Amino acid sequence: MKLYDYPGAPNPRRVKIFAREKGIELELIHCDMAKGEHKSPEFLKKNPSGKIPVLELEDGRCIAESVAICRYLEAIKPEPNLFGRDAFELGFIEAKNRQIELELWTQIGTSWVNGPIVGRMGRFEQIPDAKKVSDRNVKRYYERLDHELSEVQFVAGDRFSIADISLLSAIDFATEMVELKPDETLTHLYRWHTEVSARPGAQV
Ligand SMILES: N[C@@H](CCC(=O)N[C@@H](CS)C(=O)NCC(=O)O)C(=O)O
Repeated sequence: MKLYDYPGAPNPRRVKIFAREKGIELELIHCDMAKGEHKSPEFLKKNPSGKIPVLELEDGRCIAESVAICRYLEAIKPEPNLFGRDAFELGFIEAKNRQIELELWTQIGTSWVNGPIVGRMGRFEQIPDAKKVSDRNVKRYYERLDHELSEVQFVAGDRFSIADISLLSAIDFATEMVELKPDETLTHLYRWHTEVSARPGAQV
């Protein structure tokens, strides 16, 4: 299976971590975002949204969206389980992952698009006030996570799941590319980050 990827891109990283946790080999295909390859007519046939990652199967069929790809990988290799085993876990992990996507990733994305690196590319109109609000929302979400992680080992309770992968990729991208490193006073979030970053699967 091929995974369309670009170094440092946080969404493909989610899939790469997930695949390593599962012990699934993926052939990484460099999709040069700097050259706009993800918007080429050929790539848009694979994913009309013009975004990576995309998983391409041996027969040429494609799946877009990081979590959708991870669900496919879980279906073909159920162990170790990362989406939940019983009805409650399936729902609870989904809720945690969705909140991280909808309440944290979106805000990091707004700060990124309106931040200095994207600004220098000159491709998008910058809205500095939007970045002020999203920076604040990210910091608030970090505080909330710090509180939650004072009571549980992982994002969705006592075991590692897709929600930890989404959070790790988000925080690392925010720290390295968006100048939104969590404040060092958030000791529970740091404890979680140190533990999760040490997993072999996270080394991608
Ligand atoms: N919801 C998508 C988001 C994918 C996404 O935004 N990917 C980024 C790279 S990390 C991208 O391709 N950006 C290019 C663009 O938005 O034009 C997912 O979960 O895979």
